[in-house]
Amino acid sequence: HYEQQYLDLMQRIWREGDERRDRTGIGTRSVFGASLRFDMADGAMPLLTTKRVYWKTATREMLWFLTGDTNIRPLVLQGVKIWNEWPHARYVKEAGEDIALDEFVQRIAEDETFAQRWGDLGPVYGKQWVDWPTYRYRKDGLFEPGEGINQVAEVVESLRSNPGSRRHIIEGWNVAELDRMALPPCHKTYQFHVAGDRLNCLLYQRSCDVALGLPFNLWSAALLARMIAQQVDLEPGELVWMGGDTHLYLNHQHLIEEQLSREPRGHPTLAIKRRPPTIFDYRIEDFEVRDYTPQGPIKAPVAV
Ligand code: UFP
Repeated sequence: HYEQQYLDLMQRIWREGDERRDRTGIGTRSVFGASLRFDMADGAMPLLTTKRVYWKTATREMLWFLTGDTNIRPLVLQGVKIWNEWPHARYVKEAGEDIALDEFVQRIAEDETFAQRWGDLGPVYGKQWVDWPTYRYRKDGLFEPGEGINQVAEVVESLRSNPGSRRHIIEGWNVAELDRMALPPCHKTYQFHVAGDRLNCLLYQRSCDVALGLPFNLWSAALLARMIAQQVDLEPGELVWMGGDTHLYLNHQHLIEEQLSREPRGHPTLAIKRRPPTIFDYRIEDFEVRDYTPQGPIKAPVAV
């Protein structure tokens, strides 16, 4: 079963990983360098079946990246909570108001001005993907802002016009802007590769929370590959995932033990019900997951 690779990685890290102190203070067991491969032929998706993965949430996040937005408000309005902790923590620290997370999120939803001031994550994925900033150097040696680069549109174009290229890359790691981001990109580099009539995708993820992050990151990478494949008239190929610091948090023990006791079952597929005019026109209703009968969700705290 395609999911066995994920479970094996989880087990190997839990048994053999180096125990380390990490930025969050929680502590991890970690291996450096890991890879997984999934075949996406016939609509197959690397969607975990040993616990319920909220693929619609991940899909809404991916569609939000593609709009270029970096404010959490559109996510909040759709009930997507995954980015809320960061702006909340910043608000508590910078505004000095010890407000509960729920209350903060409600203000983001109700008050647009408040959301503009406090809901932004800085120039994270969306901004870098579709509007990577450029600078034009003038004769006097100074520089002025140039037009932003839409990497996603450029990759779609290069896949069409120059499929054999080895330069089909979407990069999130804008070194000059890392210090302004709520979280430097984890799923930082996507590379695409055309093999015959199939589109392969490789994701390089510098840092990976295998229990809570990776199930989402695998789904999202495959989803992006599927949308792009549809736009450039290719069949879905392989998803290759590569992780740098690949870890399990020590406070996820109950999740890990429960999940490793379960057997993968079933082969879910993704149907895209419409072919939108461009990569930027997909809507949540366009996606339908079939044959997904996962085992129950397993809750665990996210390390912020
Ligand atoms: N993380 C993921 N996937 C993501 C994301 C975050 O696994 O898409 F946004 C995890 C990895 C790590 C933490 O545990 O969040 C980021 O911390 P750091 O920046 O210190 O690597």
